Amino acid sequence: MPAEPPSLPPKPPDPSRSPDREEGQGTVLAERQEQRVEPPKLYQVVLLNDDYTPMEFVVLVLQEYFLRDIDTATQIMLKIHHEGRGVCGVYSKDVAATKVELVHAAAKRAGHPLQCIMEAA
Ligand code: TYC
Repeated sequence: MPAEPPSLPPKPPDPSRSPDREEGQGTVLAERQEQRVEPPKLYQVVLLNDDYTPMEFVVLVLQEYFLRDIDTATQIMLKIHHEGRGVCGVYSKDVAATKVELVHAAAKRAGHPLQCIMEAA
């Protein structure tokens, strides 16, 4: 009895020969839609000035929730104090919304009227 030839592993399908690519009679070519992924929109978180929130509290908020060092936090706080508003940071939508919530919760806990908003960057 002749020996069996050694069996080869099955070949993976060749994509260049897939049915979509055959250009024979009666074949429908499916057109591939190019997929474009838009970059995520960014939002700036803005603190608003008021007459009652202590400057020190605003500096602490900028350090705690926007990871600013004390000098940068102080500069941003003073800008808000003089100009009425100031950008604390720029984030994706979810992160910006969470920062706004965290700032409002901290201000409420401390009994300050500090206002924080987000807007498209
Ligand atoms: N204007 C406040 C004061 O004089 C300080 C302050 C700064 C309040 C920034 C809010 O977002 C603010 N105590």
